[in-house]
Amino acid sequence: MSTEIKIEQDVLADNRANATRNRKTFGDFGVFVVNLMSGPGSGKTTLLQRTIEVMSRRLRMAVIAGDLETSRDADRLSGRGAPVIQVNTNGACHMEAHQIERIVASFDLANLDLLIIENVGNLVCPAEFDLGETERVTVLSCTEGDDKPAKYPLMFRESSLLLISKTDLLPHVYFNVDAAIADARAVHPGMQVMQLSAMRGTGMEQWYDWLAARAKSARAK
Ligand SMILES: Nc1nc2c(ncn2[C@@H]2O[C@H](COP(=O)(O)OP(=O)(O)O)[C@@H](O)[C@H]2O)c(=O)[nH]1
Ligand SMILES: [Mg+2]
Repeated sequence: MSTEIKIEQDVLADNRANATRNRKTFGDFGVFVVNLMSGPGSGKTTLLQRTIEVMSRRLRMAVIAGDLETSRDADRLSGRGAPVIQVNTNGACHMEAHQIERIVASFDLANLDLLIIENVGNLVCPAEFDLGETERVTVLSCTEGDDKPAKYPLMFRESSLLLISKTDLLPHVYFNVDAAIADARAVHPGMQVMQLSAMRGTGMEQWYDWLAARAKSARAK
């Protein structure tokens, strides 16, 4: 039992050290890095498909897509105006900082403003692993249920922005937007929330502006 606990502590401590190095590197080069997290199927890749098409005209951006298996997300994201690199975690439920460190070693960071990391779809584990990102963003689709912020609080507590996605489906599902936001703000007071439908393209401007403003201030620093 004590061995198990020690191994877990070592893994988290190693990850923290790698994440700290990543954060310093991103800070030195003025790159704004988003760790995009959610349960599976909330619409992260769909959001990024549109985001790349719009934001790659405004900023120099790249995407890292993490999944347990396959290159399907990278296939969906490629050819839209930004380089996309897929990481397979080979069964692990989250991405770790050393994976990001290895990939960005081949990036020309001096010519990058925005890096978005699509984490593995999982509402629990990714929140425990710092990647060295500048900000964490959680996506919650209205098909998942408005109780998720209360039931899976860590990801919501650790994210500066909550995107409530698939709002085109709100007329068809029992999802109380106000209750979801109240629960998110109960675990994370003042959490910023946006509602959007990447499929329809509604509510996307506020997300683009959020990214652009933060990328600008990361570069200024
Ligand atoms: N109705 C609707 N469906 C969506 C929306 N965004 C994504 N989807 C669908 O939700 C499913 C999962 O989307 P995906 O982008 O792969 O989610 P991910 O697993 O979080 O990357 C797919 O069938 C998408 O077509 C949306 O805004 N509205
Ligand atoms: Mg995806």
